[in-house]
Amino acid sequence: MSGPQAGEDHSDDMTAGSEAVAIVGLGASGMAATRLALSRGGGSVYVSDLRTDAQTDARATELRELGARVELGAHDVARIAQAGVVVVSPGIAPDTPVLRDLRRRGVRWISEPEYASRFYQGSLIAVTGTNGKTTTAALATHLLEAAEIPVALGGNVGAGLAPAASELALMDPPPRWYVLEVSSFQLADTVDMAPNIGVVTTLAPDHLDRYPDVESYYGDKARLFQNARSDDHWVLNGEVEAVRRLPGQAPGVRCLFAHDPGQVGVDGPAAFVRDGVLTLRWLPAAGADSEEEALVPTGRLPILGRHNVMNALAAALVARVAGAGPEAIRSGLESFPPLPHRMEPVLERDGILWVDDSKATNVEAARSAVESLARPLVVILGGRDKGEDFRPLARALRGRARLVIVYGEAGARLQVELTEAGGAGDPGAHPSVVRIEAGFDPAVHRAAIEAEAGDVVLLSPACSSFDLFSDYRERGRRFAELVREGP
Ligand code: UMA
Repeated sequence: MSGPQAGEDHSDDMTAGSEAVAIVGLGASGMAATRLALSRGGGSVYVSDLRTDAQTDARATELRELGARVELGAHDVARIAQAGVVVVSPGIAPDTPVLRDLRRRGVRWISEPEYASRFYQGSLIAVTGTNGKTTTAALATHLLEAAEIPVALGGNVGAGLAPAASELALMDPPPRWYVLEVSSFQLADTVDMAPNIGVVTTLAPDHLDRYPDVESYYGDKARLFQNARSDDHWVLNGEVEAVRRLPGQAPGVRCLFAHDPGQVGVDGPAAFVRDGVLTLRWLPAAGADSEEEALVPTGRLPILGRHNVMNALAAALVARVAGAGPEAIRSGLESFPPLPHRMEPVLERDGILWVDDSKATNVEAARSAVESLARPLVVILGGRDKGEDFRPLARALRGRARLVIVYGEAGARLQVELTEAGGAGDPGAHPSVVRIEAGFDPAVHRAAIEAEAGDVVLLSPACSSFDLFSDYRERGRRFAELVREGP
C-alpha cells in the first residue's frame, strides 16, 4: 500500500502539492473511489463536492480519518487539474461548471467503474442497456453463484443492493468474475475498460434531459465495445435492431437472445423460448454442431412479465459463457427472488394483484411492464416529467388497461397525450384516463376503488419520482404501505 496510511493525516491541508488522484463528487461512487484510491492509488487523494449537508459532511469526516483531503462547498479546479488521475461521479453532467473548467484546461477524466476496473484481477462482465440492467446483472450473478463460480456484483445497481465498482476492487480474495451494471453516464468516461462479456439488454430513448439526442445516448452505450477483442462475447437483445447494430464491426462473438428462435440468427450461442421453455443454443466444443439445452418453463420463473423472460435469457447466456453448466442455471433461474420495486408483487387480495414497478422511470420501462402482464390492468402513471413522448404508451395500454390513473407534475401532459393518442370514438379498446391532482396517495386510493377481481394494479410510473419523493424506492415503499393498509 503506497497511499497515506489510516490516521496519517487528520488535517485538511489544502496547501499540499499535487495529488495522485482527484475525485469529483462525494456520493456512493465518489466515496468508494476514494477508499480505493487511498488504498491503491499510489499517493494522496483530493475529494470535493459542492454539497455541505450533514450526510456529505459525515462522509467527509470518515474519509479525512482515512487520510483523504476533502473539500466541501467548492471544487478547486486548479488542484484537480494537477492530479495524476481524475475520477468524476456519474451524476455530474458534462455541462456543469466544474467539468466545463476542466475541459477548458484540457484535463481528461474517467468514470468510477473505469478507475475500479484498472484494479480488477478477474474477468469482467459489463451489463448495460436502457432497462433490465439490474435484474440481468443480479440474475447472472445468482446463476454463477448457483454454479459455485466465485463472482461479485456491483456498479450502477444502487439502492444498497450492491456496492459501487470500486468496492469490488478491494475484495480479498478477488472473485473469478466481476459483474458490473454500467450506465451510459459511466460508460461515457471509460478509456481502457474491456469487458470479457458485454451485455446490452435493451435500447430506447432515455435521459433526454442530459443528452442532446438519442444518438449521443446510444453513442455512450457503444463505448462498451471500444476495446473489443475476438474472444470477447457480446450478449445482445435480438429483438431490438438498435441493439444488434450497436457493436458495429467490433470483434467478438455475438450471442443473441429473443423470445422467438427466429430472431437469434442461425449460428453462435443464443437463448430463446421454445414451446414455452427457456432454451439455450450452445456449442459443446469448438467445431461441434450446436445443441439445444432446455432450461425451465417461463411459468417457473419467480420474476414476473415478458421483459423478465428476456432478462432471464440474457443472464442464462452470460452464465453459460462464463462457465456455468445447464443444471446450475436451471436451479438458479427457479430460485431468483424478485428485486425490490421491479415488477415486485406486493400482495393479492380479493382477486386483485398489486405490483410495484416504481423503478420504471421512463416510457420504455413502463411500456414493457404494461405489455408483459396477461391480466386486465389498472395502471398508475406520473411523477416528474423528463420530457419523453408519452404517446407510445397509449399504444401499449390499448386493449390491456381498463383504466389509467395519472398524477404528479407529469399528470396533465400524460392525460393530454394518452387521451389524444388513444383515438377518440374508440372507447372499447382505449382505457379512460383519470387525472388525480391531489397527489400520490389519492391516486392509489382511486385504484383501490376502481380495481375489480382479476385485475392487476400496476404502479409503473414512466416518470421519475422527484416531484413528490426522494427517489423511486420511497415511492415504491409508500405504494406498498398503502396497499397493505387496504382500502
Ligand atoms: N456534485 C458536485 N458538483 C457538481 C454536481 C454534483 O460535487 O457540479 C456532487 C453531488 O453533490 C453528489 C455527487 O456529485 O454528491 C454526484 O453523485 P452521483 O449523482 O454521481 O451519485 P452517486 O451516489 O455516486 O451514485 C452513482 C450513480 N448515480 C447516478 O448515476 C446518478 C448510482 O446509480 C450508482 O449506484 C452509484 O454511482 C454507484 O455506481 C443510480 C442511478 O440512478 C442507481 N443511476 C442512473 C440510472 O440507473 O438511471 C444512471
